Formats: sequence, structure tokens, C-alpha cells
Amino acid sequence: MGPLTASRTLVMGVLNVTPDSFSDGGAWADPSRAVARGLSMSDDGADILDVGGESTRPGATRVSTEEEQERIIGVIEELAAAGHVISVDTLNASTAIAAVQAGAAIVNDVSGGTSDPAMLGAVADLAVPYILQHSRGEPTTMVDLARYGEDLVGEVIAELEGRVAAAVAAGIAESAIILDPGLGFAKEGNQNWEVLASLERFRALGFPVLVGASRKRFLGAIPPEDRAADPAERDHATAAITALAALAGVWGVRVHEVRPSRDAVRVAEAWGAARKEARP
Ligand code: PMM
Repeated sequence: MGPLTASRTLVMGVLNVTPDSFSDGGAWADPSRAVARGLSMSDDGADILDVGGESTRPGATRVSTEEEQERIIGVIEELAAAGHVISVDTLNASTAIAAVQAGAAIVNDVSGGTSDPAMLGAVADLAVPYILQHSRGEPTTMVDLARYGEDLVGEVIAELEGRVAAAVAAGIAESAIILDPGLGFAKEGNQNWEVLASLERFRALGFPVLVGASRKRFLGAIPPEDRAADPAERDHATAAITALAALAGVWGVRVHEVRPSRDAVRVAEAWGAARKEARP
């Protein structure tokens, strides 16, 4: 079964090989620790490992593509050789190419092809699935761009449709595209809940949908106040979102802690199956 087709929601485990990620604080920056983390997420039930070497958190500074590739290519080679499905979380065409050559099966671009003008053409040539995420601007500017009119979801969808058209014009097959509304990317606080409450509208576009809520700042209000500052305290809330998103029929969830979301997907699966049998 290819990574794009599954009967249930897929769980993508986050592997940030970066010294400065907001959510896991550089815990896996060392390559051997990164590989070990990847293997343990697979043991926990990850269907896909999303390997990134450049933080995209709001305000993050860019690293060179050489540095980015130095961080991730060896890690991807090792995990892919061991049979794991890898996506590469990158804004850069050259890194996408190097990662796919190293064994990555999916390109995950949080800029939806707006950051590197060579990205869409490169993905078309690579002929791999492409996660096209909604954002605005750059990590340094996106907070200021979180301004929407009355129909935030409609605006995000229109912008995603524009990027889909650009991707298809560049030669990417429609069947290779996965859409991501981009929680936390040019979206603040309640704007993220608005997106989550409208997952059906995103699904209605006809593409698989990926949701990345894990540990994001908008979840900071959920844990007890004295623990709210630690992103890992948001893992329970993340798993609850996984259950609801899976029930809404999303293709995948991108999470830091795989086990709770893996179980949440099974809960949604059992719930959905029972609902089909239930009396009206
Ligand atoms: N979020 C982050 C990074 N990459 N990719 C996709 N497709 N969707 C996301 O929501 C997403 C992403 C930022 O989170 P991190 O710093 O914890 O990895």
C-alpha cells in the first residue's frame, strides 16, 4: 500500500533534526539520536516519519541548504534503508531532491511552493506525493499576516486552490497532492479552532488533508495553567484533536508523540464503524 492510500487516518511522527525547534527544543539534533528517535516512533506506530532540518516556527531564522542537508540526509538514508516511509519537511528544492535521492517518499513544504521558486518543478520531476500547506509570508512575517475577513476558512481555501493551480501548472499530478491548512502558520489563537471546526470544507476540495496541531501555541490554554508553558504538556490535547480529526476523515495527522495519536485514530475508527451500524 502506497503512503497515499489507507483505510484509516495515518500518523506522521515529527523528527526535527534542529537545535532550535519550539516544541522539542533540539532534543534530536544529533544524527544517531535522531535515527533512534525515528525508530522508536515507528515502534510506537508511526506510519510516516517527517524529517526536517530547518525550524519553521514563527520568527525562526533561516539556515543554509548545506547545513539543512548535513543535518538530515544521513538520517533519512538510514531510516529509509530500514524500510520506513519518510517525508522531508523542507522549503528548498535542492533539499527535496537530495532527500528523495536518499530515500524519502514524500515532500512536505510548509510554504506551498512559495518559498523556493524551483520547488514545484522539482517535485513534478521527482513524481512523489507533495504536502502543500497554507501559509502567508515567511516564518519571520507570518504572525503579522494572520488577518482575515469574515470567512477565514474561505480565504485559506481560496489561497490553497491558487497554490494547487500553480502546482498542477508546474507538472505535479493532482493525485500527488495532499493539502494542509497550516495550523499556526499565519493563524493565531482561535483562528486555528475555526480551521479545525471546518475540516469538512477542506476535505470537500477532494484532496487528502493533513492536520498538524501537535503542541502548537494555540493549545497552550488547554493544560492546567501551571504546566501550560511546556509544549510537551499539550500532547493530551493533541491526541484529542487527532481523534476528532480522524472522525472528520482526515488523511493524516502530524504529531510529536505518536502513541496517544495512534490510539486516538483507533478510537475514531471503532467509533466510526459503530456509527455506521447504529440506529438512526
Ligand atoms: N508544522 C510545523 C512544521 N512542519 N508541516 C506540515 N505539513 N504541517 C504542519 O502543521 C507543520 C509542518 C511546525 O511545527 P514543529 O516545529 O513542531 O515541527
